[in-house]
Amino acid sequence: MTDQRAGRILLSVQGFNPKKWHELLSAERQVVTEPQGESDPSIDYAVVWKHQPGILATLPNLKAIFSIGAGVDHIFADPKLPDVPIVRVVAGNLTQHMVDYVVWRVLDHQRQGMFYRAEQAKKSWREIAQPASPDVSVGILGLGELGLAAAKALKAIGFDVKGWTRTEKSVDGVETFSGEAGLTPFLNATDILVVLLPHTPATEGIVDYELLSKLRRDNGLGGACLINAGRGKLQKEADILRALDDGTLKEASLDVFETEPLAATSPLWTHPRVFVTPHAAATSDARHLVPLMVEQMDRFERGDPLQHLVDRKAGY
Ligand code: NDP
Ligand code: OXD
Repeated sequence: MTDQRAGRILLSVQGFNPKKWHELLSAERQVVTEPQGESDPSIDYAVVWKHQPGILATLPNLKAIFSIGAGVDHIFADPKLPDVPIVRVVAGNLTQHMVDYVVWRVLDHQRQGMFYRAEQAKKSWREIAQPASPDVSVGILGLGELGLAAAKALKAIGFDVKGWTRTEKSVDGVETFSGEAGLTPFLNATDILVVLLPHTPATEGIVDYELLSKLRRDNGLGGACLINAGRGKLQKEADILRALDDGTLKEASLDVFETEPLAATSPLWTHPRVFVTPHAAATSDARHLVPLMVEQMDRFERGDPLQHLVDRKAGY
């Protein structure tokens, strides 16, 4: 039985079937998927993923927007966004999934997984260098909730971990760099680059040929590797292909793409040194995230501050 006095939710989702979200939110609150009329006063909260632009600005009593993901670029894509707090996902389950993905891809590049899979297909018994983790430096662009957790897990395995952030950060056992001035020295010391930045005006297209050419190629792995699980709009795919083809980049693991789904015509699908996953590094799971959202709504209604708020000026 839903509490009729508690705030009502607009669930506005595009790009996936929100059935589970609807079912679990409805068990706690009243939920609608469309506002009623041009200016629906009954809606208190919006739970969104790529919502219909302009729709939130029509809700006169909207109190907060809840992102279904950790990233909020899909919310800022709305030019008519109302000035209410935006809450993003910070959840142990999502973080663990991302850590698993990053560790999986880093280990695969370190242990020459792409090379050995190709050799197995040829029944070829040939060994190449697989440097031990302390001899491989992993540089993480973005040491936020996800990047920091990945950094700690990689450090625990033994990797030489570095991180780059917008504001200065100090992390035990991780060499940190920040701002524009810190980017080149960070890249020059990185063998495997992990991208876990948000997509903002400041980060769009940051992973281009120039950036890739600054990575350390003269290393025990036989070249530099790229892992992007942040956002596709951070990368320039033509530059990644050029870098792979001229040896600037050895291998890439890409979970996100400039346009999703990745077009069937993209050469990334069949490139022998590219590993593609369909934006699946850390999928938001309603079973884990709905209770956290509802708890936040309950807290807010008791007069407590919302947590995990987005900084509108920074854009993440
Ligand atoms: P956070 O907001 O916690 O962290 C973002 C990090 O990026 C911070 O360290 C921040 O620096 C840094 N950063 C932001 N802008 C800049 C900049 N201009 N220059 C340098 N550093 C910058 O985000 P999360 O860790 O929770 O998530 C990161 C991203 O991962 C999300 O925005 C989303 O796009 C993506 N994601 C992808 C998923 C997938 O399945 N592929 C799943 C979940 C998230 P500072 O510390 O100084 O603030
Ligand atoms: C997210 C995502 O931002 O799944 O959480 O991409």
